Amino acid sequence: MSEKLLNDRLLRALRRQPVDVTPVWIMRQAGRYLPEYRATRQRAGDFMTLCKTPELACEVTLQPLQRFDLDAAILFSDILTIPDAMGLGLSVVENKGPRFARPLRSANDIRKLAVPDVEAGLGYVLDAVRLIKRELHGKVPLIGFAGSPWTIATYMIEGASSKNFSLAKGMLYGQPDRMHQLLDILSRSITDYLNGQIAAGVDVVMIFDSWGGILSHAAYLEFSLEYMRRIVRDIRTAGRGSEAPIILFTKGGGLWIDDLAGSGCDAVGLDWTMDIESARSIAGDRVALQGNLDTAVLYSSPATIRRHVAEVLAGFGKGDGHVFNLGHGIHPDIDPDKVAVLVDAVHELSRPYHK
Ligand code: 1CP
Repeated sequence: MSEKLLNDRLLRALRRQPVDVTPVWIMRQAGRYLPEYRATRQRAGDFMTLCKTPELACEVTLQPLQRFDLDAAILFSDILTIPDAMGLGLSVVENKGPRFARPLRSANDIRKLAVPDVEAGLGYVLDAVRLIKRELHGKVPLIGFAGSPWTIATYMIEGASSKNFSLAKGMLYGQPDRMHQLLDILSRSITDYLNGQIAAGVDVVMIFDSWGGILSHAAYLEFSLEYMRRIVRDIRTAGRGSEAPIILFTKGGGLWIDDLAGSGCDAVGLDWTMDIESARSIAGDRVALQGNLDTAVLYSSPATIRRHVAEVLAGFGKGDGHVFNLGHGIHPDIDPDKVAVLVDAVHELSRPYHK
């Protein structure tokens, strides 16, 4: 890395190198549970303006670090910026979630898609990365991210969040060639996008496969993991990409730890349903693990939170290669003071697990 980080615990843990205490960050650490986020979002007017204004994206990225002793910042953006740059017209309606004005409805809609030029179509994300890196002054590493091809595809096909994924899974089984065509263009777009983020300064990249877990075993391997594997391979062979650790997170991916650990990534994110001790024994020394406290633990008392943090730390056990996180994103109705309890408990209680 060109710049020296004052706190490089996250990078060390992702590379399975020794650390003094287990690093911790929180999925969705910037967001609606923080009053200062809600204030900035209101000032922005709407979510996409917040994402597309680098000064505001930078402001909300840094907000959780001002409150908590976190070991990483995560870029404030969304996994749906790529389809927006492809022309689908993204809006995020308060309390309703994302919507596309022009979802994919025909073979022709897919044929017309092109890999976006990252500087031209997603330059606002790169500008936010450069600004955040400047404002961080090397305090902690910055995590960049993208959605997995399969997860982004579900939103492009359904047009919004979905319960049964009828249209997306219908295409997967009914027109598998068309689905592969879409996943191919998405994986090339994601590779360019993550390489752009790395070139702009992010230290780590994470791929969120939030909907991989709705697939059958065979469909997961063919339509989700295979495309993430290609992205990992193609980031490795590009410029600075070879240096930035890559985290893959499939929500509901507990059955595929072995496949994920063999994908070439540096770390596998675990959701809260998995037993981290078993995951470690399956993954062996191939990858680091990230996770996996149940977000709902944060509804309980500080003593209960500390007890569950201790259980996750004991589950992973002694040694290197653990990044503490929740098993999925934090909920909007969680009291921020509980996050402070969690972060401090991880640092305090993990010390005996490291030399
Ligand atoms: O601190 C951070 O982590 C903030 C950056 C961030 C990230 C990493 C946001 C901001 N979104 C994401 C990833 C993301 N977006 C995922 C993958 C992670 C996950 O599984 O939770 C997914 C599935 C999305 C899609 C999306 N965008 C949703 C979920 C919809 C669904 O189907 O459940 C929502 C609600 C959005 C909008 C959004 N993105 C981010 C925030 C804070 C919000 C809420 C907008 C608001 O009302 O302020």
